[in-house]
Amino acid sequence: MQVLPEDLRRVIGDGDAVPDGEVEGLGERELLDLYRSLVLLRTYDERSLVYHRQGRIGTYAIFWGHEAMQAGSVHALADGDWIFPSYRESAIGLLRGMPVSTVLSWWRGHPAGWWNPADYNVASICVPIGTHVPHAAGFAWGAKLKGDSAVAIAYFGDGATSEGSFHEGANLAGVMRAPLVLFCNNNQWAISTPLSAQTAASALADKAVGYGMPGVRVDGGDVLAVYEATREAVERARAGDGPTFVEAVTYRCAPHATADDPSAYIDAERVEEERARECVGRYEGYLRRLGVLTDAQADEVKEWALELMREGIAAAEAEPEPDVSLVFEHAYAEPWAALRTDLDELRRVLDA
Ligand SMILES: Cc1ncc(C[n+]2csc(CCOP(=O)(O)OP(=O)(O)O)c2C)c(N)n1
Ligand SMILES: [Mg+2]
Repeated sequence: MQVLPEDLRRVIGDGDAVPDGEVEGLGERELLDLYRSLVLLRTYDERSLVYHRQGRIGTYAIFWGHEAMQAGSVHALADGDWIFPSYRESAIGLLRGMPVSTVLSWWRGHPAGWWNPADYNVASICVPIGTHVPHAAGFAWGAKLKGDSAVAIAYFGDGATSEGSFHEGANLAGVMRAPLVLFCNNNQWAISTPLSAQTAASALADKAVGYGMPGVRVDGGDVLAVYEATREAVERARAGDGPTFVEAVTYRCAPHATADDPSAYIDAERVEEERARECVGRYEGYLRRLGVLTDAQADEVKEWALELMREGIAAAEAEPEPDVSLVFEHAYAEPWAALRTDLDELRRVLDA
């Protein structure tokens, strides 16, 4: 059986030989809040796959198994801190009170899926790999210049660490000692490219050294270890000590997206092993061993999340069809004359 590296930071034990640890400052209420966030993300993801199969949303980037990285890190932020998500964290805004229907609308390609980043301190979902890293670095540097206490966190994958924009953003943040957390979800695949073909570095966290910042490696399936490592990075950033690179190691055990067929390249046995130790179940086990989660509580949280999804898809589907003029509306400061003719032509074709 293949396992994740031994040297990763962990808090949650295995209910057997490896004992459970604990995180200072997390009481029963915080532990259950974290559980609620995990279940919300898991439910969002599982329902989205069904909605995709039913033709109710478009192509969707599955994040099953990534919930601990997302919830653990967001819980370590203050509300005023800014989140820069990639497509893998499309639903992270839910943890900031964004309606489910907004995120579903985004995946439906509907303008109701656009939001004002300042409403939630969540930037737009970034689909180009790594291009939001310099945005987050610039934002964080700007906050520092203005004397704001806000910290920024940018989420990206293992593949993104091969992109120029990752290096440009990391370098800028290092030099300016910007209050930034570079959060790398190392799920060991960039679509069909394995980590071994991505980099010759033995650990992605080693890249931090070249930019003069600390790099930490944590078990990405351990929500408490992710929380603790991110909290330390946020504290450093807020204290003026600059950026940190957090490498959360996991293994992608779902397709890259609904348009992907991983059976063409992935080891099915390894996927099964990873699915057996998925992050929501690991945390549930921890809470039960601690005696803070009952069956009734777990059922209540799951039903709450399912109800939010039912309401969310109904609200997204109730959105009126957008007018086709939106295709051009925000593209040009000064629309030129032919645009009107183009729009008329578009309407004619669509009505035909
Ligand atoms: C600049 C750019 N190049 C290529 C792509 C196509 N693409 C989409 S996802 C992906 C893999 C990214 O892998 P990784 O950074 O590990 O993130 P993960 O999907 O595993 O979370 C690629 C190459 C893209 N979206 N943007
Ligand atoms: Mg990846």
